[in-house]
Amino acid sequence: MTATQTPTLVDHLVIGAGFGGLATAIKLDEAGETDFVVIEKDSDVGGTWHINTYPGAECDVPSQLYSYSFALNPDWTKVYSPQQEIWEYTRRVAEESGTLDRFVFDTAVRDAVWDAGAQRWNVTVEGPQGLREYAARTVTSAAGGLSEPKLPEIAGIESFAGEVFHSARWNHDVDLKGKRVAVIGTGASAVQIVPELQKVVGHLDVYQRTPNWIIPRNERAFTALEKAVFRHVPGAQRLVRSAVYGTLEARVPAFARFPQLMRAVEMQGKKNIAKGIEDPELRAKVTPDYRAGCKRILISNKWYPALDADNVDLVTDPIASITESGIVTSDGVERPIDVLVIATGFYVTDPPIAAHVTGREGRTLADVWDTEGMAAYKGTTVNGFPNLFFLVGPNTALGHSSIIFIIESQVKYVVDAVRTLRRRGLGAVEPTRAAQDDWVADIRRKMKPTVWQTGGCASWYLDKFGNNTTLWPGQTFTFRGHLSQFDVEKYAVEALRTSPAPTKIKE
Ligand code: N01
Repeated sequence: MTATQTPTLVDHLVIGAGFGGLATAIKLDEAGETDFVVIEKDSDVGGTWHINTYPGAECDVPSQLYSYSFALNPDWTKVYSPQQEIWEYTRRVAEESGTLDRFVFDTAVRDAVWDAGAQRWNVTVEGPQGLREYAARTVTSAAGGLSEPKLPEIAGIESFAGEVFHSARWNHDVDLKGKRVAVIGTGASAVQIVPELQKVVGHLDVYQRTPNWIIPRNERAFTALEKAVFRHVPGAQRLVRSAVYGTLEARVPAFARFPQLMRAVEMQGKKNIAKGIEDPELRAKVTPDYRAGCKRILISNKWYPALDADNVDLVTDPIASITESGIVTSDGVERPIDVLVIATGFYVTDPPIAAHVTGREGRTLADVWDTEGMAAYKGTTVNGFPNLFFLVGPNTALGHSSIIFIIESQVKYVVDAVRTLRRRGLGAVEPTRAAQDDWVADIRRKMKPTVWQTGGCASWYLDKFGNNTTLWPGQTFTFRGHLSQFDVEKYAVEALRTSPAPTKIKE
């Protein structure tokens, strides 16, 4: 796909305006790398926190860790923040950063192709004005690890005549009051949605394939005093943030080295079940048979009581098909519904953006990853794809702490790489195959004893080869240590053949 106009030259093109893309823009700007453009398919900043507006959407990472280190937020209202508050925070940070003039909204990246001669990425984007082309020295993909909804492949799903939508694309025009509703999936999204739906719908069927370990959510509002302290006492909020960070990191050995310690979490989960559900049969249905932590541990005080409510049925028979008017399970029973909510998660180990990126040898990143499994050097750069940086790339997601810590570590590395390119007069850098292979082998070795790899469940952490290519298998500060400096000696480099474009983009 190509546009007809002359490409706009930019130094840097960033894909996505969520936490990752926004941080990249801010840090490039601070480094004097002001010639960049951020392409966002949504209509505003915020990424997942702008798009996910389902009822009950809240973060399950403590608020104190859910802000940039360079823009703490003393105004969080609760220990765990609601979606709207997080989105408003990103919007405020974006406005205050003075970078919004270089963000292009409602525009999707269609193709990014490496032009070895020009040492640039030719990027075709599509927005309200049609196709447009950029030629960028570097591309940073901050498209998000959990952004592209994955729909289940269920026979007949297209024949359903009622309203149907994915949890991440909530249709607020549909009035659910008194309706017969089904939710397919019981992951982090469903666990928040179901208790809200239970209050308004006539009847709710929740289709569970695998139960999750769910522990209590220690939720509360911050007091006026706490908020005043965060705002006015120098260093106080940073201190609290460090304490929360330390508490979460202290749990890593149980996930990574001694999964038998996760029994303590299972005890908490079982108590949560006993507290929320009266019916012994229902209790048995929601009790997982694998090690806690194998799938993301969920937190909720409302999920079990909602399942136990009179207007809710938990259906554990496998779904056989979907008809015009309902869902049929393997026992032949059809349950009629008016609205179908699909909470079946996202493309994670096969990120759709990879299909749009073509590297040095003319192969797409999707093709490479489909053959070899998702892999990147330091979770950020990929052999065969010069000057491409991936935020929240392979083995960078977390099962225990805040992804923003990882994002900031990666952004620092990207900015350092950009500075290295400029300082040394380089036109292209890409990690050597050996560097990438060694990195991936080390991850695999560290991943082996973890509950995330061997906890006895199927999860979105694992790819089609059974490898955990999504999570970082250790403490986040070790990741940050690895990325503290751009290690150019691990890269194949090319001198710059053309002078950098001086164009200033003002969209
Ligand atoms: O998606 P999921 P999610 N037929 O993939 C089931 C983050 N997040 O959107 O377990 C029937 O976890 C599937 O069953 P199974 C967080 O990192 C954070 O809920 O595969 N069922 C599972 O129950 C989270 O982990 C927050 O057997 C099918 C569910 O659908 C991640 O996003 C909030 C099926 C999918 O669960 C994803 O969460 C929300 C099929 N064909 C999300 N296919 C917070 O911070 C799948 N399922 C609070």
